[in-house]
Amino acid sequence: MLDRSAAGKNYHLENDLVIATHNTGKLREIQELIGGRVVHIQSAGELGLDDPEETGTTFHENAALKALAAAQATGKPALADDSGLAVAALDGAPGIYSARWAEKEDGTRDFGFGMEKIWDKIQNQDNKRAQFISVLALAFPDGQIFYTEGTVEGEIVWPPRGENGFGYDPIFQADGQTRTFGEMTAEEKHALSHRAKALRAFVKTWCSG
Ligand code: ITT
Repeated sequence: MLDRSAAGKNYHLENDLVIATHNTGKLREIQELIGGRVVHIQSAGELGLDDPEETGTTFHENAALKALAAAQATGKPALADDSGLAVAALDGAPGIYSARWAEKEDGTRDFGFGMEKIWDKIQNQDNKRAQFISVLALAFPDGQIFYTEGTVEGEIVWPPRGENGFGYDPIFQADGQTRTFGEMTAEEKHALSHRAKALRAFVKTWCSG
């Protein structure tokens, strides 16, 4: 358990937190999982903050750079999520490049295209194992950064199933489940997901007591 007394003492996360994301699917999940524990949540999108270039080589580095950019731009604590789908038969790809794998030539994201790209590369392989990973970084304007993380194990299925969730949810089936994340309600996904695990650890440390 980290000691939040030093970093957090001048800030009250219960009152104010910037969610450093431009991804509306992530934002919705983060808001649902934090619930009423933080009174005033604003997203980087709402605040018109820049979407920093993700130049890191790890989930931790990219989460940190997004959180720090938002904390320094606003003077408030900021929480960022860097996440992705790691496919075993692809040596962990797309991993930190999960969003970029879905980019078309004109720069727009199309996850139908991204999902097909994954399936094309693994359809003839026996190993369909995959995991979703989420690393959350909480940054303070003075530069301090704290992390939590979560993973969920499962496999890639084809064809994509379900209209719920976002991103690669329609091709990810968590272990022990018969439905993809795309076929689950938000509550069902939260009971299993990488982001929910990381957020529960965040809430326990920063939003209670
Ligand atoms: P921000 O950086 O603004 O937060 P982003 O979409 O660029 O948004 P990432 O760089 O972390 O975020 O990319 C992660 C990608 O991985 C994301 O766009 C999804 O396609 C995918 N992903 C992450 N979590 C997912 C989930 O719970 N369900 C489906 N796909 C997910």
